[in-house]
Amino acid sequence: MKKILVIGSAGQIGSELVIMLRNIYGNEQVIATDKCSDAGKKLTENGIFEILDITDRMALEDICNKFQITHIINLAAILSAIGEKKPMLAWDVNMNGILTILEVARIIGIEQVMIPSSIAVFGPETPVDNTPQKTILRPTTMYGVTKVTGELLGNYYVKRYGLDVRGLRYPGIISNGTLPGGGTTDYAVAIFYDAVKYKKYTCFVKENTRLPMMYMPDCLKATIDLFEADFGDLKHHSDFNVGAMSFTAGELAASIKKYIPDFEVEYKPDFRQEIADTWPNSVDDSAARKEWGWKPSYDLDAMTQDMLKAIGEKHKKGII
Ligand code: NAD
Ligand code: AKB
Repeated sequence: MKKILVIGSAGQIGSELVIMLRNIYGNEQVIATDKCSDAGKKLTENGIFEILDITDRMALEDICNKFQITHIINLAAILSAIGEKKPMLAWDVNMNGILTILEVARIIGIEQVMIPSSIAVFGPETPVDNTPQKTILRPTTMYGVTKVTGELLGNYYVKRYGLDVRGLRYPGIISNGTLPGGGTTDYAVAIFYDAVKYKKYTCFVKENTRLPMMYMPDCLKATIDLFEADFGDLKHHSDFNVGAMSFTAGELAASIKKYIPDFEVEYKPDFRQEIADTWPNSVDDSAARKEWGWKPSYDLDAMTQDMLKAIGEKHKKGII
C-alpha cells in the first residue's frame, strides 16, 4: 500500500492535492508537510501534518523512516516572481531541495518521486506556439534555471540509478482555494477575487499577454494520472508538457465580463511582464496524451463560471 509524503503541502497546489490524495488512498496514507505551520485546518484535521524544511536532509530521512514512506511528491518551491527578488533562496529551496530528496529516495529505497516542473523551463529562444516537448531550454529566470536543472537531475536519477522519478510542466494554475505563492501567472487568480470584490482589477501584465493556463481540477487530475501511470509505459520522465487552455489577459477579462458586465480592468505591467514575455503561448502535450492518457476538461468559460461561483460564495460568507 502506498504511503505518500507531500512536501510543501501548504501551498496553492499542495493544499488541494493532499485532500484529493487522502480521498483516494486514505487519510492515514498521506503525510502532509511544509516548512511553515500555516497548513490550514483542512490538512491537520483529517490526517498527519509535520513541519519539514526540504533542505534539512536528516529531517527528511527521519520522516521517511518514521512513516515508512514509499512515495514522495515535492511541491516545495520558490516561484518565478519571488525567485527574481531572492535568487539565492530560489536556488537553495528548488535545487538543494530536489537533490536532497533524490539522494534520500535513492539511499533509503523510495519507490517513486514526483517533482513538478513548469513552463518556466522555456525561454525567449523557445518556439512560442504549441511549444514542443523537446526544444530549446534556455530560461532567463532563476526559477526557470532551477526547473530545467531539476528535470535534468530527475532524468539522471532514472537513467543512472533506476529510480522512478516523474514530473510535469504545469502551466499557470488557477484556483479558488489557497492563493498562489508569488509567481508571474498570479494575475490570472487575483483578477477573479478583485472582479467579485471590487468589479475592478489592475493587471500587472499587458492586455495582449498570452500564456498557457490550467484550472485546478485539471491540475489535480494530471498529477494523479501521472502518479498512477505504469512506469513501463513512460518514455519521458521528469518533463511532460501538459496543456489545457491558452488565453491573453484581455481574453480572461472578457470572459469575466460576460458574467460581471460592469467589470473594468486597467493594465499596468511591472517586472513580471518581462518574465511572462519569455514563456510560451501554448504547449504541445502529445507525449502526455500518448504515454499516460492526459486530457483536460476545463476551457476558459467553464473555468470562469466555476471560479466566479466559488469566489462569489466566499464573498457572501464574508471569508474574503
Ligand atoms: P506555492 O508557492 O503555493 O507553495 C509552495 C510551498 O512550499 C509553500 O507552502 C511553502 O511554505 C513551501 N516551502 C517553501 N520553502 C520550503 C522549504 N525550504 N521546505 C519545505 N517547504 C517549503 O507553490 P505551488 O503553486 O503550490 O507550486 C507547487 C509546485 O508546482 C512547485 O514546484 C511549482 O514550481 C510548481 N508549479 C506551480 C505552478 C502554479 O501556477 N501554481 C505552475 C507551474 C509549476
Ligand atoms: C509562476 O508564475 O512562477 C508559476 C509557474 C508558471 O511556474 N505559476
